[in-house]
Amino acid sequence: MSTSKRLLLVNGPNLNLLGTREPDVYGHDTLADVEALVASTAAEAGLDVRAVQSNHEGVLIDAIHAAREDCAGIVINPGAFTHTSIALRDALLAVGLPVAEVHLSNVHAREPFRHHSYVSDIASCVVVGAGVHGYAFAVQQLARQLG
Ligand code: DHK
Repeated sequence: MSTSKRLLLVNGPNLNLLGTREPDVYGHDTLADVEALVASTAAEAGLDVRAVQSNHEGVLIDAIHAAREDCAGIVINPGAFTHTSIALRDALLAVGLPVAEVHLSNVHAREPFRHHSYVSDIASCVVVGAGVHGYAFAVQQLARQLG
């Protein structure tokens, strides 16, 4: 039985299309590339990863609830739910695990409706505009926080 701590990696709507979706904004890396980067960065810190991506809010909420059982922290790019979902925020609060929020693009340099996040004020770290590397930073920060 493994005794390593586990992170939950959550990617929200439309992130399944990474690599082909608006590459000038979101880059050329795919979701598989992101998940591999997170897994390898976490492994360097002695952490396991469970990854979920869904276009459905309830599926993401269920995955966050399940993290209570066996995860020590959550790395999340909620996609557009960042700007709309009180339910996702409440799920993160209910679980009470440390959260690192990631956005590939610099949301603050984009449309005003992307400037507000329902997650940022409950996250221990927020990384925007660093592309896929932002996920690695988030993992490293959570690993430091978890000791
Ligand atoms: C991803 C999305 O899908 C958008 O809805 C957000 C975020 C930004 C990102 O930059 O990763 O507004």
